[in-house]
Amino acid sequence: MTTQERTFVMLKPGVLQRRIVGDVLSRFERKGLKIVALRILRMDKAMVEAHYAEHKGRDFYDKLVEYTLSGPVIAMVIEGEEAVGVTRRLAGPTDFHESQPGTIRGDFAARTRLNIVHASDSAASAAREIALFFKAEDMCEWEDNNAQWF
Ligand code: FUP
Repeated sequence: MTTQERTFVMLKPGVLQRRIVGDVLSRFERKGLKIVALRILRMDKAMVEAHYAEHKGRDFYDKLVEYTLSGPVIAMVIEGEEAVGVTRRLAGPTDFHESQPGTIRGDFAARTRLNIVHASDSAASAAREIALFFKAEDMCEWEDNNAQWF
């Protein structure tokens, strides 16, 4: 039984720097997922600390915050069948040594800290993260007229 889900995805600052926004976005589109909200923004420190609260105190935390503040990010809400798990598998493992070719991190990441994309790890995380970046009225519902092709 499949369920429609929404998940939160963030393209980290290096994606704009490297001009690979289109390449990364196309991975989600080619999988048949729907983008229902999208924004470009510079996160402030409070927002980064809220987003990565679970990692506070870890040895990589300060560098992670610094990197996330280093430039604009692209935040989005992605919808589709089993969107949370599908999106995590498209992203690939956190550790860049482990991420296989064909995954976003496997194809673009050369450092774990610079691993291209954030994707929610559960429906509960997705709800919390979406609320940090978006208001309900930012969601743009659209009918999937191409569903027959997938
Ligand atoms: P993920 O859910 O795959 O984004 O991974 P985590 O929430 O565990 O980690 C969040 C971010 O912290 C990673 F994307 C990169 C950074 N990180 C490191 O820099 N080093 C580590 O050992 C683990 C995570």
